[in-house]
Amino acid sequence: MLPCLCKFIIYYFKQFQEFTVSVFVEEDTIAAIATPVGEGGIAVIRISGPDALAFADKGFRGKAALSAVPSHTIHFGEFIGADGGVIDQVVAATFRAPHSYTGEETIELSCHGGLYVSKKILETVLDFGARLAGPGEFTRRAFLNGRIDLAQAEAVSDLIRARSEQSHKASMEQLEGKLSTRINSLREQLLKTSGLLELELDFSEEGLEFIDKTNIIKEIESVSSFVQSLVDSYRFGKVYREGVKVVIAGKPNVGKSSLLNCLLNENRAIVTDIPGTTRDVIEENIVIGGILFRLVDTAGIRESTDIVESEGIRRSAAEMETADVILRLADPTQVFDDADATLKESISLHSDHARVITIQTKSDLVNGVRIPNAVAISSLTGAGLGELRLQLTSAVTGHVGGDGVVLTNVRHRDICLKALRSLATAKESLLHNASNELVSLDLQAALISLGEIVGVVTSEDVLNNIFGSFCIGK
Ligand SMILES: Nc1nc2c(ncn2[C@@H]2O[C@H](COP(=O)(O)OP(=O)(O)OP(=O)(O)O)[C@@H](O)[C@H]2O)c(=O)[nH]1
Ligand SMILES: [Mg+2]
Repeated sequence: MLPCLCKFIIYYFKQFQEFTVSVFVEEDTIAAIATPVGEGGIAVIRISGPDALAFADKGFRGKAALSAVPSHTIHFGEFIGADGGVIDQVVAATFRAPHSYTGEETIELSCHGGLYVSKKILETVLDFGARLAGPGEFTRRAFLNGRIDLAQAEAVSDLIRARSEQSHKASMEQLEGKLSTRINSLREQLLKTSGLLELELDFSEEGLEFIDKTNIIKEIESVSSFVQSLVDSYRFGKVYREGVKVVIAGKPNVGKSSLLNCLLNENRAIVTDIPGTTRDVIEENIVIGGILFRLVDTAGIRESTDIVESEGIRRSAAEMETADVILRLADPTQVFDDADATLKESISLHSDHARVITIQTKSDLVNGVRIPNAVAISSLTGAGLGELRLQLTSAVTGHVGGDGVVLTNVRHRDICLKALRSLATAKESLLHNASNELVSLDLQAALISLGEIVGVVTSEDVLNNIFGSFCIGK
C-alpha cells in the first residue's frame, strides 16, 4: 500500500512540476532615453536596477532625496551635471521594486524634450555608473523578473508598432494575457495526460493497466484542434500586424497610378497619358475599416526594350509574389491583347497566396460596357470606389477560430506547428500500441514547445533575438 501511495504522490508532484528557465539575470543598473529622439514637449530618461535611486540622487536636487520618498510619487527638482551646473528642471517619478515595469528599483526623469538636454542627463547618469540599456532591455528585465511572460513581452513591441485599430486590438489582447492563458491551459491539459501515462508506467511492474487509451487519444485530439485553430488564426494575425499588401497590376495606361492617388486622396504618383509613366514601385499605407492596407503601384506590364522600364516590370512581377491581394486592372478603352493574356496568366500563378480582384477602370468613359465579375470604377469621378473598399476589407476579414485568440507572431506559429507534429506522433504511437514511455516523450516535446511561447522554457539566443528587435529605452 505504501509504495502505491508514494507513486501517487510522485504523480501529483509531476503534474505540477515546471521546467527551469535557463537564462542569465543581469544585476547592474541600466539607463536610456525612453522617448523618441528629436525635439518634443518632454523627454523621459529611464533608470532601472539596484542603484537607480542612488545614481538619480547624485544629480537630482529637490525637496528630498529620491531614495527617501515613497514609491509611485513624483518630485520636482533640478538635475545637476558633473561640472555643478544645472542641466534642466526635471520631474522624477519613483517606482520601488518590485512594483515597477521591470520589477526593479526604477526612476523616470522627465525633462524638457530637447535633444541636447536629454542626452546630457543620460550621459551624466552613465558617468555616475549606470550602463546604457540595450534594445528592449527594460522589457527583457520585466520578463526575467516574472512581471510578464514572453508572449506579453513580445506584445509590448507589437503595441508600439501598431498602425491600425486591428493591430492595436490584437497586441493589446496579447499583452493582457489572452494568448498566454490559452497556452497555459493547453499545457495543463497535456501535463495531466502525460502524467497519467507516466503513472501507469510506474505501475507496469505490478502488471496494472488502468488507462483508457481512447480517452488519451481524445485528449490529444482536443489539444491538437485548439493548437491548429491558433495556427489558422495566423492568417488574420499577420494581416493585423503587418497590414495587407495590395499590388495594383495592369498594362501601361490602364489607370493604376490614378487609382492609387484616388484611394489615398492625394497626388502621390505621377499620372500622364504616356504609357510607361510609372517605372518604380511606389508603396503607401491607408487604413480601411480599421485594417492597414499597403498599396503598391507598379510599372505597367508589357514587352519593353527600355532597360529602366524592363527593370520596373521585373519589380512589378516580384511584388506580386508577396502580395496578399492583387488588383488586376483592365481598361475597357484599350483592346484586349497578348499583354493582357500574359498578365492574366502570371497573376493566376499567385492565386494560392493572393486574392485577385478584377477591376474595370475608367467607367466614366464607357457607357454600360461591363467586364464580367469586375468591379467598375472611375478614378476621375470616384464611382465604384466604395464597392472596391468593401471588397478589400472582405478579402481579409473572416471567422477567427478557437476562442478568438489570434496568433500574430511567426515565432508563435512555428512553435505551434512543431507542437502539432509532436502531438500527431504521440497519437500515432498510441494507435499502434506503442509504449507509454514513447507516447509520453512526444507529449513532453509538445509541452516544451508550447512553453517556448510564454517563455517557461527559453534560451539566451531566443531572448536576444526577440528583444534585439525592440527599440532602446523600451
Ligand atoms: N477618364 C478617365 N481617365 C482616367 C481614369 N483613370 C486614369 N485615367 C487616365 O488614363 C491615363 C493613364 O493613367 P495612369 O494612372 O497614369 O495609368 P497607369 O496604369 O499608372 O500607367 P503606367 O504608369 O504608364 O503604367 C491618364 O491620362 C489618366 O488621366 C479614369 O477613371 N477616367
Ligand atoms: Mg502609373
